[in-house]
Amino acid sequence: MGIVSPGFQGRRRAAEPNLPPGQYLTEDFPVLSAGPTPRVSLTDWEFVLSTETGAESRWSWDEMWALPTETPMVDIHCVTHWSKLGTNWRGVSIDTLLDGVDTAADYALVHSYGGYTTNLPLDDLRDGQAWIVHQYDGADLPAEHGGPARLLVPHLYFWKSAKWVRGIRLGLTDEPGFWETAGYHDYGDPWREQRYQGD
Ligand SMILES: Nc1nc2c(c(=O)[nH]1)N[C@H]1C(S)=C(S)[C@@H](COP(=O)(O)O)O[C@H]1N2
Ligand SMILES: [Mo]
Repeated sequence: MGIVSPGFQGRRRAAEPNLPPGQYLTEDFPVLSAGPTPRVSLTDWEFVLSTETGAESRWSWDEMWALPTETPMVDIHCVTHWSKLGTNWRGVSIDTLLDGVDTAADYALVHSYGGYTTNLPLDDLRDGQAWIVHQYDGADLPAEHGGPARLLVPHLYFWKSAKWVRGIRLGLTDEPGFWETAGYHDYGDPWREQRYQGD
C-alpha cells in the first residue's frame, strides 16, 4: 500500500534543482546501446576530425592521450528519463582538438565504431562543453559505456554523447544522426525537454 508510485521506487526527489523536467535520479549507471558493443584494439584505434574542405586531423590512441586532459564532473540526462548527477570523467577537451583547425562549419556529425552517428551544432562542442573521455570514476571507461573512448557532451541529452567515438565530421549543413533520423529532437536540450521532433 504505497503512496509512492512503484515505478519510481523512492528515487524521485522533488526539490532537486539540478534535475531537468521529467527526469528522475538514479545512482546506478544504466547501459543504453542500440546494437552490439564494438571492440576496437588500441593499436587500431584512431580519431579523425574532418572539415567541410575535406581536411583531416588524425590522432592515434597514444597521440590522443599525450594531449592535456581535464577531469569534468558533470550531470548526465538520458531521454529515457534517468539522470545521474556528479559523474566523474577524464578526457581531452574538444577545444584542444579544434585548436588550429580552420573551419567555417556550423555543424558536427559524430561517428562511432559500430556505425552510430549523432549530430549537433559545432558551437555545442566548443568552450569547455564537450570532451573525448577514456576514463570514468578513475578507471578505464568500460566497453559497455563506450570504451575505449566516447564523446561527453553533458548539456544535451545523453544520446548525443556517442560511445566508441571514432571521429567528427564538420559541415556547412545539418545532417541528422541515428536517433535524430528516428524522430528524436535535432538538438536535445534536457532543460527545454526537447525529446522528440516538434518538442
Ligand atoms: N555508439 C553509440 N553511442 C551511444 C548510444 C549507442 O547506442 N551507440 N546510445 C546513446 C544513448 S541513447 C545514451 S542514453 C547513452 C548511454 O550511455 P551509457 O550506456 O554509458 O549509459 O549513450 C549514447 N551513445
Ligand atoms: Mo538515451
